[in-house]
Amino acid sequence: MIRTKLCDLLGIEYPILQGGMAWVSTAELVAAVSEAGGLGIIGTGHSPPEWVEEQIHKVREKTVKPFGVNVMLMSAHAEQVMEVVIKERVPVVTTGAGNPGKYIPKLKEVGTKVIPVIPSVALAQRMERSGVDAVIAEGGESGGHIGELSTMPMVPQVVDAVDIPVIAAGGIYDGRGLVAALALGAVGVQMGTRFMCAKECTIHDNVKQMLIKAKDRDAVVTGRSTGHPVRVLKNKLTKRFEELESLGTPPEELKKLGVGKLKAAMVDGDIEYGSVMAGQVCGMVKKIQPAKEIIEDVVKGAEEVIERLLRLQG
Ligand code: TUI
Repeated sequence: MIRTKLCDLLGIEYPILQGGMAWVSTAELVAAVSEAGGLGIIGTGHSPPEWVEEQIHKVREKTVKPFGVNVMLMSAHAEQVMEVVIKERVPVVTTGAGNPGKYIPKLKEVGTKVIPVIPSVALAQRMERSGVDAVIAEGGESGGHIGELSTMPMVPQVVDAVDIPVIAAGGIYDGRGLVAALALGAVGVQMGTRFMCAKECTIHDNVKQMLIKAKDRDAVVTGRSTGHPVRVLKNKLTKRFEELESLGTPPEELKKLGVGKLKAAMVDGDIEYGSVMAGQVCGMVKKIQPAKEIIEDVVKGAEEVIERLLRLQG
């Protein structure tokens, strides 16, 4: 049994969070992960508050266990989405792409745990000073919008720099990844890519099949020249992006190329010209399986790794 203080903080059985991915982490997946003892997290991206409210209600119809909502702070709807989260007294809020500082007093008032995703030590320290409950240190192995650092060097540096619990994200797929994260000082992990191939995940089957076929080097980074790098599976869109980048196309033009492309991939199944955001663990995804089986595999795998490591002591 793998239990850490994250389990007590959030009221969950296993220290495994499912990343709140826009257009991917909807109520069905979230409820399945939470029912299985992890923490399911609704991904809100640029969605309007009405959609978020509906998703929260759907999760509550399916499970009484704790769950979370990820608020993408760059969204034009972030403020209203936070109002919904507060009104609904959602147990956990994770945030991306910004500082949730101004929302913290109201979230705390209703008992919501606040856990921002951060890409660096300095941001972790700033969030700690704002009063957050924990941070998710997300390395550039992750899918979607990423920072500069990788998980392996970032997690121990964040752990050393703050007194709040640290959750590791980016490049984690199975029990080996969970134990590695714990070895670095994290109290748990957040996984995104593997949950995209959960049976309950409602993304288009084209994306699931593309992930299953993907090899280790297929998740590439585009948009470094725009200052907003994004990790996605290689396809015709990434080729076009690279061509335009090499021609010195201005960042504003390049950004236009990405608009609406995440939905095109995840919902409509356009895996050629859509933005198939996924992390570097894509090469390990081999099948579609229920969320419960994914969590059981991670936990069982971690227990086996720990036993193997203990035998090294002789
Ligand atoms: O948020 C992410 N990754 C994402 S969000 C996303 S949503 C989307 N994208 C395109 C089209 C439609 C929807 C896809 N991928 N990761 C979390 C993350 N947060 N990574 C880095 C940060 C971050 C960056 C700056 C956190 C805080 C921060 O603070 C800046 C400041 O100055 O406060």
